[in-house]
Amino acid sequence: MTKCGHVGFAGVPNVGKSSLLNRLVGTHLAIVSPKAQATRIPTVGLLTEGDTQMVLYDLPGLLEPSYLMQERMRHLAEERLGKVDVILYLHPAPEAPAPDFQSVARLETPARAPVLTVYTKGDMVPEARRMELTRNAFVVSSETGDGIPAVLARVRELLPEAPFEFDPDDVGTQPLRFFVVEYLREAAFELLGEELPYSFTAEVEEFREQKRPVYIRVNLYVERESQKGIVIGRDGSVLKAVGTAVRDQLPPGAFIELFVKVDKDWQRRPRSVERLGY
Ligand SMILES: Nc1nc2c(ncn2[C@@H]2O[C@H](COP(=O)(O)OP(=O)(O)O)[C@@H](O)[C@H]2O)c(=O)[nH]1
Ligand SMILES: [Mg+2]
Repeated sequence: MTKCGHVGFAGVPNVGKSSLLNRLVGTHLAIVSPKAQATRIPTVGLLTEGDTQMVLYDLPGLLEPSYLMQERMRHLAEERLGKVDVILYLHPAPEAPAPDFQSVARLETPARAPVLTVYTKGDMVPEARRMELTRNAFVVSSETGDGIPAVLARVRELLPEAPFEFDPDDVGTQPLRFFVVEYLREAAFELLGEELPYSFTAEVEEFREQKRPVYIRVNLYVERESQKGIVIGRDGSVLKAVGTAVRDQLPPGAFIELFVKVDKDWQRRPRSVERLGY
């Protein structure tokens, strides 16, 4: 009998949830940024090894929401944590010990799934400290891969016996158009400074996979008129860089057209947040 189950990655922003997901699936699936709160919608990764399939959820960081968009992100994370079989509670090793999970997560209904504390960024602490932390928790590094087999072995023990839910060769479950938006957002985090990425989102308006080359038309949204010029850049230079960063991650030859629009204060308006898929 095979084992198959769902695993949620929980923790505050920037602890390395998305990096761990990518390391586990062996490809750049979830967007990663040194800036906090890049993840908005959970990215789903699949890890199938031998008789075991893990469905991994990279969740938005748990934090106290201060506006509508953050409320949505928190809701998506909480909802998923209520459904998974195992929760990996991630906390950076340099900031060990981790506070108690419930005091960080403040879930309305405490999770019923077992919670494993996993210290991330293990490469950033000395070997002696790693050994010390390993006595009561797991320590991993998404840079080196250290410590990951031990976590997976424990997760496997906790998963139910069940048939695989997905093709063992797949690494993800979400459609390409989801990743187009994610990679555009990742480029925004890289190219658009400290604040603007949080006001930024993208909406795929047209996606013709049947056509060769694949044609993708995307609207990029910012919250204020003044931000529009920044996204476009002098002579369109910034917009061009954003487009290139994304094209590099799409099937070769994909043709992507970007339009910049203002949707005033979209992160605070229910209709916009919903229309933009959050
Ligand atoms: N040195 C080191 N840096 C890491 C590791 N994992 C993540 N990071 C860095 O920590 C930052 C936040 O990572 P990210 O995965 O986006 O965190 P998330 O917000 O929890 O999803 C990024 O700059 C990563 O490159 C690791 O294992 N070692
Ligand atoms: Mg993330």
